[in-house]
Amino acid sequence: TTDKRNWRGPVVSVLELGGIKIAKDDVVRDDPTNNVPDTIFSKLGMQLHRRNQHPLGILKNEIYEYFDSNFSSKFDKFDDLCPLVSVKQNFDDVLVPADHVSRSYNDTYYVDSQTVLRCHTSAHQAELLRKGHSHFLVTGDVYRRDSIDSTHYPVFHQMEGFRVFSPDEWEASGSDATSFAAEDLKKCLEGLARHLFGAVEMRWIDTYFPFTNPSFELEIYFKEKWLEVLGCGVTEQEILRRNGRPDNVAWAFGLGLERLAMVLFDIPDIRLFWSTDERFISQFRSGQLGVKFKPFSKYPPCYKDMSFWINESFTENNLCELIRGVAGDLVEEVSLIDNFTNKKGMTSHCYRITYRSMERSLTDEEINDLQWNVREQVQSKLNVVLR
Ligand code: FA5
Ligand code: MG
Repeated sequence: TTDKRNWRGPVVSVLELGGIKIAKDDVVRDDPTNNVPDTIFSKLGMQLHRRNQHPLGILKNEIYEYFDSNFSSKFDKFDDLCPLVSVKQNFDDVLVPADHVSRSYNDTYYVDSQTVLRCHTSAHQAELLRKGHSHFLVTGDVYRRDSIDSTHYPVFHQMEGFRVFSPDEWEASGSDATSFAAEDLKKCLEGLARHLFGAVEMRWIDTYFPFTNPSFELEIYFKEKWLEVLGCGVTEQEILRRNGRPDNVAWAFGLGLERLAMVLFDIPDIRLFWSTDERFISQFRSGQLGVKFKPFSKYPPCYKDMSFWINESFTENNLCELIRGVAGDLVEEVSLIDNFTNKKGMTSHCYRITYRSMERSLTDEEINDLQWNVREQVQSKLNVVLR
């Protein structure tokens, strides 16, 4: 993927689509404030969520169906808003504090110092409110520097839901505005879960988001574990006040489409959503929710351990991105298996890398090559000392 045409093609279509102009791609990419690697650029404009035959498109349409048939007020739907957004849209507009970790170069992809690849669909709340929308759903690709395992991927898809209430709605209920909205929100999302899954074990967890209060996460029991599928809450009044709705109350949610689709279609690994293998793609049909994915074969994993002395600038996200840069989707998991500090104060980490293809058996030679490359780049780019 070092071939520039690979990323330039899709990027150009996204730029046209979103109407944001970045005139000189090369200049932007040489910008030291740009931390977007080719592996990520090549994903821009893929729009998996707009393909009606793809599990993410099937799921999106089914959620639309739920909102269309259960609410008297129509939800306005957006699924092609540009993923390049300003720092203001992604963070300031949703009250993310100036020192919040999510703003760091370690967590977010910056195209330049003022522009990011959105890390959540919440980046569009404020502008849509200002445009007068009061019930809306926003679906799109979102981007995060993150760890590597079967449920995390640096590009994934979210659907944002937002609903504004007017005073007469909660006044009639007899409860206060916030409890009214919180209750309505939970009812709505539990209804959605039942619509999608029928009976499923779920639980609510109290949490924190800068843009909602109270805030909750919904978890679903999947493959012997609780899987977090969405975050939500009652919108901070400040967001409504700033965007022309001072007298209203609202709820919002952001759900992870891959997480829900994994449970629905029994898809064991998040990398599969990007597969172009016919044996994957041909299993899904527009409008069919009940299909369970049949793995074509389970290819054997291969484990490689690597130990090194870290330095102050070392982060796990940097390591994961480097490994993905070398191995692409052949890396299934990166996990810290040992961690100690010696008497001189030096800290050693041992990571286990799991290599596995979803589509074929890997040869020893191929894996050794990948691992050799990873080791070399870890030393030269992360400046750590291999042990
Ligand atoms: C958010 O992104 C909030 N914007 C959600 C929200 C919206 C809260 C509106 C309140 C109001 P969070 O970072 O938890 O929250 O991500 C939301 C969901 O995205 C998660 O529950 C999970 O399902 C999914 N998700 C997060 N990281 C990844 C990843 N690396 N790969 C796949 N899915 C992910
Ligand atoms: Mg979360």
